[in-house]
Amino acid sequence: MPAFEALQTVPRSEELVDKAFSRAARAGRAKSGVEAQESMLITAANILSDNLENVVTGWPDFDAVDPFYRDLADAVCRDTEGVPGVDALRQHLSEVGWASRQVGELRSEYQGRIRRSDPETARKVRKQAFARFADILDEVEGDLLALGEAREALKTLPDIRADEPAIVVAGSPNVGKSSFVNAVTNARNETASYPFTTTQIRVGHLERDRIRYQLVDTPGLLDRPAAERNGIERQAVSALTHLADAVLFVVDASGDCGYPIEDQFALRDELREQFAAAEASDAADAETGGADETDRGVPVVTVCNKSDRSRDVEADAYMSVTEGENVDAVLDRLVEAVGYEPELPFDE
Ligand SMILES: Nc1nc2c(ncn2[C@@H]2O[C@H](COP(=O)(O)OP(=O)(O)O)[C@@H](O)[C@H]2O)c(=O)[nH]1
Ligand SMILES: [Mg+2]
Repeated sequence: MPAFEALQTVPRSEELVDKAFSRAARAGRAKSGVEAQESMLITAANILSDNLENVVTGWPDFDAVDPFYRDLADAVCRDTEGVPGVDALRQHLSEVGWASRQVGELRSEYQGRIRRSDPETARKVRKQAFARFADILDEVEGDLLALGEAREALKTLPDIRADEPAIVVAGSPNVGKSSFVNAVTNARNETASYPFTTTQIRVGHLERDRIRYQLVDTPGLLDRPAAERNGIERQAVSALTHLADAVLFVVDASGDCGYPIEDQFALRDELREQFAAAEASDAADAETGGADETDRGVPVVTVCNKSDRSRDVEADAYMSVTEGENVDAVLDRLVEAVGYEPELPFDE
C-alpha cells in the first residue's frame, strides 16, 4: 500500500510515559543536585516530543495522496461518531502534533525554573513538570489509540497502485468474474483481500507489452445495486471509481447466474454513471496534465461470458472462460480501452 507503507507502529500513551520517565531516571542517576533534575527533565521531554512528532510525520498528507487512497482510508478507518475516516485521522494527528509542541514548550519553561532553584526545589519543580507531561499524554491517549488502529487497518490493505493501470471487474453474481480474473492472472498467488466487513477487493496482475495491469475483482461490491450498499461499501466504490482506467462488465445471457438480463444491464448503467461522474471530478481536480482524458469517462466494456451456453444479448465481445474461448481477445480489448501510454522521457 504505497501511500501508507511508511507508517510505523503507533505507541500508546502509557508506553511513552513509562519509557520517558525510566530513561529520565537513568539520566538523573548519572548526575547530582540541580543538574540531575535538569537532565531528567530534558531526557523525558525529548523522548516524549520526538516520539509524538514521529507519529505525525509518518502519515502522508491527505490532500496530496491520490483520491483512491483517501477514499480507501475513509472506508477503512471509520469513526464511531460517523466522522469520515480521513477527517478523523487529521484531527487525531493535529492533537498529537499539539501534544509534541506542548511538551517542548514546557521543557523550556521548566528548564529555566530548575536552573534558578536550589537542589531541593529543583526536584519539586521537575516533578511538577513530569505531572504535566503525564497529563498531556493522557489527553492524547484516545488519539494515539485511534491512529494505531487506523495504521493496523491500512497496513493490511493489499498492494493496489493508483499510478498503475487498473481494470475493475463488475457484473452480477455468478456471471464468471472471478473465473475470468483467475484465468488471466496468477490470481491465486497475487490476490489479497481488503478487510471490509461484508465485501472484499481482490487484485491480480497481468502483463502486456511490458506494462503491468491490475485486475480488480470485487465480490459483494460491484455486483449489486447502489441502493444495497452501506456507507463503507459506498466509500469503497468511490475509491474504485478513482482507481479504474476501464471497467469490464460481465453479463451472463444463459440465465445460469440467476439474474435476469434486464437487472444485469440496469446494474451496468448505474455503474457507468458512477464511474463517469468520478472521472469528471478527477479531471476537474487535476490542474495540469491528463488533458486528453477530461472528456472521456471510464470506458465500460460489456462482455457476454458463458458464450458456450448463450450469446443472446448485445455486447462488445463474447467469451467463454471455462472453454477458453475468445478470452485473449477480450483482454486485448480491455488493454485498448485503458489506452495506457507510459510516460516516455523525451515526450513533449
Ligand atoms: N458454462 C460456463 N460456465 C462458466 C463460465 N465462466 C464461469 N462459469 C461458471 O459460472 C459460475 C460462477 O463463476 P464465478 O467466476 O464464481 O462468478 P462471479 O460470481 O461472477 O465471480 C462457476 O460455476 C463457473 O464455473 C463459462 O464461460 N461458461
Ligand atoms: Mg466472484
